[in-house]
Amino acid sequence: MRTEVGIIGAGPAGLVLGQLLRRSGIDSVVLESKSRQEIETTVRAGVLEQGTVDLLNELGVGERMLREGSFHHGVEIRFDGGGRRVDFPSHTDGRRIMLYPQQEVVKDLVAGRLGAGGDIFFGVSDVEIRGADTGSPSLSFSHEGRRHDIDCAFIAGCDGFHGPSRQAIPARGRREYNRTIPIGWLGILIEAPPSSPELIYTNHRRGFSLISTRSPEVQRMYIQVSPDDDIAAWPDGRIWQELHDRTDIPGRPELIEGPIFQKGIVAMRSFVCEPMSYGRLYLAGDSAHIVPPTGAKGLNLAVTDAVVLARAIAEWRSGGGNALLDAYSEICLRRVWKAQRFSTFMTRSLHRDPDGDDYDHRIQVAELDYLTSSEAAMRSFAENYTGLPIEW
Ligand code: FAS
Ligand code: PHB
Repeated sequence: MRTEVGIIGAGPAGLVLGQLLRRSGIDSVVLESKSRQEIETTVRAGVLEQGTVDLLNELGVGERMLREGSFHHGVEIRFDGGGRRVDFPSHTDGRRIMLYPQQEVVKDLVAGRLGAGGDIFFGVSDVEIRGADTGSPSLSFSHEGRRHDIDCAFIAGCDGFHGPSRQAIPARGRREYNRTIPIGWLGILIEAPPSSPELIYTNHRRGFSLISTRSPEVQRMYIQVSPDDDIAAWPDGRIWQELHDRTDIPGRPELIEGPIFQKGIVAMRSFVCEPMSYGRLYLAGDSAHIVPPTGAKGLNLAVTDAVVLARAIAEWRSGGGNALLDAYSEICLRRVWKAQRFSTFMTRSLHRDPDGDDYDHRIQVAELDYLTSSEAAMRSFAENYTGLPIEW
């Protein structure tokens, strides 16, 4: 088999890349280790930046998102017993965010690729990357009991944090920045109407909480717990008590409860691999970086990496040379580190520091007081939250 771009991974990075390449008339093959059903039902992110929304529409896969998703024009930040709103459009050039579940984005992208005659090999195993540092790399993999080889011009490592592509960069050739954060998020999905028209981030002495949404009927909520906490120690009643204790404030409606049909604890980390390329292998998305989920950046960074890589490959293919391919890593990493900065800022100012004291809490309150009362601070927050532009 031969293709121009061998894409490992059918997550947001790999699927958006495949759609962008197809739009430029560039052939690709997508290899995915899970089943279609699995990737289309895995609960992950929820917030789409304005640029991601615009791109999905451009790619012709945004119709259901616009129908079933909900645009949000701001968020509420609660602290010190009160709550203040930060408006997005008035603090940016009219930008908003979209709440639409990641698994629905994946579903729309898969349908878009298959509907246009593209292919995705689901359920592959033992993917091997060969000759990444040569001009003729290749992939080999097992699928339905047979071994396959694909000759490629490029390989895109869109296989997430635990995939094989990052390891294909020799250890001596890559530098990894790793920060384990002593915070866990206990997330629940509930059958209930929204408790508020917009997301609520709360800094409370007992810990952080986040009230988000997935649809008019399904809500997504999180509380800060210890990363090694056991979900078995969190019966529904205890979760609701903590959510109310942390989030409810005088003068605002109480949280609306409902049956919890999914709950789990995720640990938090920051990670960046530099560079994001090696010969004809290019990493995109979680294979190269992980950001704390507080800033809702993970999915959106994966999408913008794909935008840069697709343009670079298209420029090379049209005879425009290697300049953008050579600059790929630097262009993506500038945005990745700014997303790390913003997500770290949000994580530090909103979560209870397990090793902190009252002084630390007062500094957080002052930070959030400034953030929600200064036009300059709200502009900075809004432009980061709705998505910084790619700096080519
Ligand atoms: P993905 O991990 O989405 O996709 C990689 C794909 O590669 C997967 O489908 C995987 O099966 C496949 N793969 C792996 N190894 C392979 C192999 N050897 N061969 C073939 N295929 C292989 N981000 C937010 O912005 N907000 C959130 O609230 C949020 N919550 C999250 C909750 C959880 C539990 C997790 C794990 C992540 C969360 N994220 C969140 C981050 C998440 O949304 C990622 O940033 C996003 O999925 C990144 O997309 P990709 O880079 O495409 O990687
Ligand atoms: C989510 O809905 O999963 C979500 C929303 C906002 C965040 C993080 C996660 O900052």
